[in-house]
Amino acid sequence: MSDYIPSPRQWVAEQVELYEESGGTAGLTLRDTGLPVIIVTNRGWKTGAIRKTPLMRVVDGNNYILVASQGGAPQHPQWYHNLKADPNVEIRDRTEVSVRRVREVVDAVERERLWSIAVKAFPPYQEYQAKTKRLIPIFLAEPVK
Ligand code: F42
Repeated sequence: MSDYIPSPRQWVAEQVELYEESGGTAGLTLRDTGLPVIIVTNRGWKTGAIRKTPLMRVVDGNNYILVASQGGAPQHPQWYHNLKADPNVEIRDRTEVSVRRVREVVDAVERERLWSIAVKAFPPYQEYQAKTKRLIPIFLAEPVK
């Protein structure tokens, strides 16, 4: 099995460490916003290494909505490309871990519905979209049956 490579961003790597080492009982929110975060575990498409990415917790029924906003940066985050190459992920939501498969939501009507849910859960997504020319990608992470 390939090794885990932590994010080069220290605050991100630290959140992952705290969240995972506490078994999902600490490090659960984005900084001091009080808004909940999940941890997505997947493989790097080039390295094959295990990657762990904290994202805002946005839910639609039994599914998670993953928003590749990266603060409105001009480029998609690396994890976007990783998930396109290998859609099999594990999601930790507090103490619960589930195996999931993701798909990018490309249908305009479906995307609009999920985007509204995402913005309601985390309003800055709207500012991030206004900051960048790219259309911020959305994935739906569905349970593997
Ligand atoms: N980012 C979001 O996009 N959306 C969110 O809702 C979000 C919430 C959030 C909450 C808490 C928190 O701590 C962070 C949060 N972030 C959110 C930031 C998120 O966790 C990521 O840090 C951010 O989206 C950037 O993702 P990234 O995958 O681009 O990460 C960079 C910094 C990174 O780790 N890069 C690696 C590196 O070494 O530079 C590359 C990792 C990688 O995937 N490599 C590939 C591989 O094969 O292993 C190859 C990549 C290639 O093409 O070369």
